[in-house]
Amino acid sequence: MNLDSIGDWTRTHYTSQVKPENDGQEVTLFGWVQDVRDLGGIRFIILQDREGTIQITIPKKRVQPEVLAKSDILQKRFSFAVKGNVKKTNMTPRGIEVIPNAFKILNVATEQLPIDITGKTPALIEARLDARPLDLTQERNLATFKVQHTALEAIRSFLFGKDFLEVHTPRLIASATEGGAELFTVDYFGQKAYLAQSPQLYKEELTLSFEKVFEVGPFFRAEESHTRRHLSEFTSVDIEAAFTSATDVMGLLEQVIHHACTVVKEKCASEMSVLGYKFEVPQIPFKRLTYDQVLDDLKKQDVSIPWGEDIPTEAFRVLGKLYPFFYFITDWPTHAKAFYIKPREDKPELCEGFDLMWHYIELVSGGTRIAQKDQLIQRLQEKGLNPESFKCHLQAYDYGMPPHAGWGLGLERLTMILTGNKNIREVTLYPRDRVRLTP
Ligand code: AMO
Repeated sequence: MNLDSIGDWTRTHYTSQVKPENDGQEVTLFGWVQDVRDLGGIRFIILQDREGTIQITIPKKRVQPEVLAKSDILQKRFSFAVKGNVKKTNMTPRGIEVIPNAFKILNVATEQLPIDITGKTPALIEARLDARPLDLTQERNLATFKVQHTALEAIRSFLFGKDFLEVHTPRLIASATEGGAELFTVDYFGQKAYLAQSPQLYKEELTLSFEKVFEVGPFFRAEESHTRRHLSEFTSVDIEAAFTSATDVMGLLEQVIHHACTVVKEKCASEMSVLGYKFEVPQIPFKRLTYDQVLDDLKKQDVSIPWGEDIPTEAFRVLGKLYPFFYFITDWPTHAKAFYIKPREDKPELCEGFDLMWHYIELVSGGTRIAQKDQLIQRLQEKGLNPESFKCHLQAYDYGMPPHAGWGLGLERLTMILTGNKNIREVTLYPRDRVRLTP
């Protein structure tokens, strides 16, 4: 089986694989027209595939008439195949061009492209998102999602190496896990159901059987606020492990981030150059600040937050200036965190929950979980939730729930950090937010 063949034409190279060493060799390339430039006696067609671009040079008097005739037809975004000879040249940035021997035109495109795909005239993000299938062909976008792919591959392989099992929990659920306000409702055969906000309760239950699990998948939050870091559908990388606590899963998290950054740095040099972005692999261990320290630091910057309250975005922006890298915030007030986070045994007003921040962005939340049923019921009640709605989940606590801990990381936010994109929509193939449900 050959995936890259059309009739009797088989792709020999991606654009990036064609090098000056191939001088004189015939190659077969598949892709799309990114740009056409006609200079009278010579025509340049920029062929783009997922790996990059290459210049097809057509000296009009020296190519076969039918090659010239086909090249006359080619316009931006036509898909086509070309057979041609590689030629070394000092006229192109990559030091090569291809002189065509034959073209196969595969499909046409509209003349009126809604955005400029060469990136020379950048369009506004909303216009680009409206034309997302086309927008995703831009080199910046290809680079962004390759970085995301590479980071996720690194995270997965790291977790496999630590004996985690990849699992898939339901998206259609009967009760909230992360608070009721951000729930999407679904009509489930006449019964009210919800779209899962996180795999939280399932991943905890799975520590009872599989001990160490992780999941990568979409979750849903009916976020009313329209910000540059919130989506209504985002991808979460969640882990949960039995017989462990927050301190250990924080250590694991640091290693995961360090590994993902190292692999991206190693494998994505060309993507980083397309993005014009440089990042340093962070040193571990990351700084650990307690909630109280954060309040003190903020006070020194004239930002007062009453003890026990959540930290608002404006305050995080101030904090992010003081700590412009990765840092943990630990020892949160118990009531500021979700019901499943374990209160500290020595000081129950504080809990074993943590956040991992990057500048002012929260990238990860996690913690040690409550493993005792009566304590969990008490916390549900304190949060104004009805334990009866959690009956199915609570049964797990009758079967020897182990001490356990875990975290959830937002993949899009990690991608923002790795690519330097400031808007989460840029790092989401088809973003969903308060105002966008298409394309
Ligand atoms: P939390 O609600 O903090 O914790 O979410 C975990 C991480 O998921 C990402 N995230 C989002 N990304 C984009 N748009 C959103 N609307 C959005 N909401 C969350 C963030 C955030 O840090 N169950 C816990 C995790 C755990 O304790 O294991 C949870 O969901 O990067």
